[in-house]
Amino acid sequence: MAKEKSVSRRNFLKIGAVGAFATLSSTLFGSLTSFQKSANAMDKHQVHAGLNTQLHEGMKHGFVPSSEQTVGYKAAWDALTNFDYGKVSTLPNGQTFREYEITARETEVEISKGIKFPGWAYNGRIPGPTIRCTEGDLLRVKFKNLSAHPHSIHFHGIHPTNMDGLEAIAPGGEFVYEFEAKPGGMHLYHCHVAPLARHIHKGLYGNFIIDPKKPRAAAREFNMVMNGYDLDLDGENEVYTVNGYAFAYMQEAIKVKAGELVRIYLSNLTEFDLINSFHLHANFFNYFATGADPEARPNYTDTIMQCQGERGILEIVFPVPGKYMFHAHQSEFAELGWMGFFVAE
Ligand SMILES: [Cu+2]
Repeated sequence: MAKEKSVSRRNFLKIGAVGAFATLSSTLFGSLTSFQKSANAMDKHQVHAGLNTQLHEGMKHGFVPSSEQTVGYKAAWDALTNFDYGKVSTLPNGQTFREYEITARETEVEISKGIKFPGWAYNGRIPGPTIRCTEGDLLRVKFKNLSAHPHSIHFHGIHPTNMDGLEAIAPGGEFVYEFEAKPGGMHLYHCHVAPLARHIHKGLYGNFIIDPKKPRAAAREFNMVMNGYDLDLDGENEVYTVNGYAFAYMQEAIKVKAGELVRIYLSNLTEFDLINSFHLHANFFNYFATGADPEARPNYTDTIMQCQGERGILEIVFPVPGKYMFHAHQSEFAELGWMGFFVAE
């Protein structure tokens, strides 16, 4: 059983890699679907053999980096550098008031060139917008469920339990979440409607950054959400990414300056696999788990792991110019899409 599964995942490995870099046609996935449908009537080995034949056809094109910037690819870059500070105003008591609007709806997203995922997305993107504010701000999040399924938004942090997102909002329904942002740190949000793993895996999640009142040191900042996609609904992921698109930062390295402070807000929203990880080549970084304790001593390392829903802040200085690889240290995840480069100039 275990052997069969690993064969199956290796097949997808090739699909993911080819899809990211070369000319995998949608017909490959069309055929895959028909294979899935007929799987019950066939011996599993026959299914794998059939997939292999098609994959070898696809692999003939080789690993040619794509110059085409697809929608999902652009979304991954958007997720990396865009923070949503909301519509900002000041209340009579001097408190900063931030208003956000978040929708949930069925959204087909591109997760690699030629591979589409029938997702559920907040504001049309997987991961959803990175909500950002400062500790003590009053947040009002207007949630509209535009999908055919009940959903909610469950924020991590300290807030009243009636704002906790446990109540499912029916299709077409709305809910206003309102609470004070605390504690400062690196948090996240996700749908909290059962079956939970399915609702989260479909794409309903994002990062939630509460800056401490005493600002962190100035830095070049990036947002990263680690995730996985189960394409054949067997409870195992076939594609892994950072910010939703396989190998996005392999196609184009993330540019930084040697000597500057780089800060990464990293979370793990992978379902079905218990942990995910981040490994940096040729350098070390400081890791602040959750980042909520200003007195906490960071972990100085080159590899950290996060359980599902865990998150933290990485602070990196690239000492000299060069191309620094980063990836999940689960080799399989790396080869299935979770791999990239920083280029320090
Ligand atoms: Cu949901």
